[in-house]
Amino acid sequence: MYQATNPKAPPMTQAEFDRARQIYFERCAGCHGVLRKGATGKPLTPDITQSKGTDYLKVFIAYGSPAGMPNWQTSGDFDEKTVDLMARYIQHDAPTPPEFGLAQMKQSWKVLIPPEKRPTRKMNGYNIANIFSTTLRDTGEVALIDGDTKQVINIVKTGYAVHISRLSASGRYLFVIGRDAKINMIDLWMAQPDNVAEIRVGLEARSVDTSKYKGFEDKYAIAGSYWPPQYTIMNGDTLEPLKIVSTRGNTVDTQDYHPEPRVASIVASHFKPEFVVNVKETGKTLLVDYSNIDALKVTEIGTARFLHDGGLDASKRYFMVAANQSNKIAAVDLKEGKLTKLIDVGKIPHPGRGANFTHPQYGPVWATGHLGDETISLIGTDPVKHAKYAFRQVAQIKGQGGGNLFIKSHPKSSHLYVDTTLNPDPKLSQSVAVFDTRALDKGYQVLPIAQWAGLPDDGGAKRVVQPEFNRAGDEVWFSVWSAKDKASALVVVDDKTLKLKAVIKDPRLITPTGHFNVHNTQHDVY
Ligand code: DHE
Repeated sequence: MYQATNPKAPPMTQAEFDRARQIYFERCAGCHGVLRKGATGKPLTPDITQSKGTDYLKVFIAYGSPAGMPNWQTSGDFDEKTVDLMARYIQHDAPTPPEFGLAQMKQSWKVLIPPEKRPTRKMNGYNIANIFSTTLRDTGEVALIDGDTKQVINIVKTGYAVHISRLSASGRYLFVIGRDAKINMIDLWMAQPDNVAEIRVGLEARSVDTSKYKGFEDKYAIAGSYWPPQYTIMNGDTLEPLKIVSTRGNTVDTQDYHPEPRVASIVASHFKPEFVVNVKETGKTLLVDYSNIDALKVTEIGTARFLHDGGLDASKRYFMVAANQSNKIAAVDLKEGKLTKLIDVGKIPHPGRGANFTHPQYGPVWATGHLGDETISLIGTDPVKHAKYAFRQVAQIKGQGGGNLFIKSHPKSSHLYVDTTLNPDPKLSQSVAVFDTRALDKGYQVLPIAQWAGLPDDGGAKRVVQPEFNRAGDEVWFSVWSAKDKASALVVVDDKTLKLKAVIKDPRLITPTGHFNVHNTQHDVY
C-alpha cells in the first residue's frame, strides 16, 4: 500500500498512486497546479476534496462542467476505473516534484545541426510565410503544412503534448514547446524543415517566445515553466540555456508567499528589448529587459491573479492578458512599462491572443471570449482618437455558449470567428460562430465545421478548435479534434464567402489542436 501522509485519504496501492500521479501530471496539473492550489481549475487540496468525498468527485471527473472542466469519462479519455482512481488520488497530499536547474537543462540540450552547418539561404521552394505549424497534441509532434498547397511538408518530433509554436523575429526559426517543457527549434530554411536544436527547461511548461526588438532579432529565446516555476533565457540559435530566474514569491493582493507561481503567457515587446512574462498565481506581469542578461532588469507590474493567455492590441503597444479567475483583463503599456487598466469582463476570459478589429463606433478594439459564459467582450484600445472608449469594456456580444477557447480576426477580414470547443453540447463544440465586425448587433452565423470535415461516424468528439488565418488573410483554418484513435482533420474556410474551401485529411494528423501561421505569428497579426 501507499504510505499516505494524510490519514483521512482513501487507501491506494503504490502502483495505483504512481499511475494516478502520472495521469494527474499529464492531464490535470495544467489547470489545478502541481501542488493543487488551483488556478484555471479549482483548488484540489485534501482539506477540500476529502469533504466532497469520492462519489461526488467521481461524478465531476466523469461528466465535467460547463465552466471548463473536461468530461473525462463521457469523452472516452478515462474509463470508470481511472475516474475512481483519480477521485481517490486527489484526496491525498500532493507530492512535490524535483527542481530542474542548469545542470539538468544542459544534460537535455542537443544542438542537432550547429549554426555553421545550417543553410546560408532558403533551400526549399516553400512560401515560408504561409506555412502552418499544427500541434498534434497526443503524438508529441507538429505537422508543418504548406498553406498554399495544403500538403504536409513534414511531421516533426517534439515534446509531449505540444502546446504552442512561435517564430523568431526573422521568421526563419520555429520554436515549439511541449507540456514536458521540451523545446524544439525547427529551421524553415532547410530543404525539408526539421529540428536543429532541443532542450528541456523543466518538467512542465506552456510558453516560448523569441527576442523581437530591433538589434536583437533571433538573438534570444525564452521559455516559461509551470514546474519548476521559473523562466529560462536561451541563446536564440542554439537553445543554450543562459539564465534561469525563479518566479516564486508573493501574491499581488494578499502578498502571501506562493510556492508555485507558474509562468503562463510570454510575449516579446516590439517597443523595448523586453520579454513580457505573465506569472499566474502571484498575478504579476514581469517586463524582463534582455539588453544585458548578466545584469537583468525586471520591472514587476502587479496585475491580477491567475494570469493565463493574452495578446497585443493592433498598435502592439498594449499587452492584454486574461486574469481568468478574477474575470479581468489587464492592459499593460509596453512603452511606459506600467499597468494601464484592469478591466472587468465576463466569466473566465480565455482570449488565446485575442482578436483585433476596428469597430464602427468604438474604433480599434481587442476582443476576448470566455470559458465560463457565452459572451465576447470588446475593449477599446485607442486612447488617442477614441479616448472615451479606451481600456473599458465597450460592448459584450452574445456567442453560441460557454466553453470558448479561441477567437480570431485579421486586418483584411470583416469577420470575427468564435469557437466553443469545450461546450458540453456537441452541436456547439463542433461548430463556430462568425460575426460581421461591421454589424455585430446582427448576431452570428453558425458554420458546421465538423460536419464539413466529412469524417467517419466513429464516435470521435470532433471538437472544433482555434481559428487561424492564412498569410493573405482570406482563409481561416480550424482543427477538428478527436481522440488519438479516432479520425481528425483540418477544415479551411473562405473568409469572404464563409463557404468550405478545403478539408485536409492525412492519417498522420492525429489530435490536431492549435495551428500557427508563420507570418501572422511572427508579426503578431490576430
Ligand atoms: Fe493552452 C496557449 C496553458 C489547455 C491549446 N495555453 C496557452 C498559453 C498558456 C496555456 C499559458 C499561453 C501561451 C503563450 O501565449 O505564451 N492550456 C494551458 C493550460 O494550463 C491548460 C488550461 C491545461 C493544460 O493542462 O495544459 C491548457 N490548451 C489547452 C488545451 O487543452 C488545448 C485546447 C489543446 C492542446 O493542444 O493542448 C490548448 N493553448 C492552446 C493553444 C494555445 C494555448 C492552441 C495558443 C493560442 C494562441 O493563439 O497563441
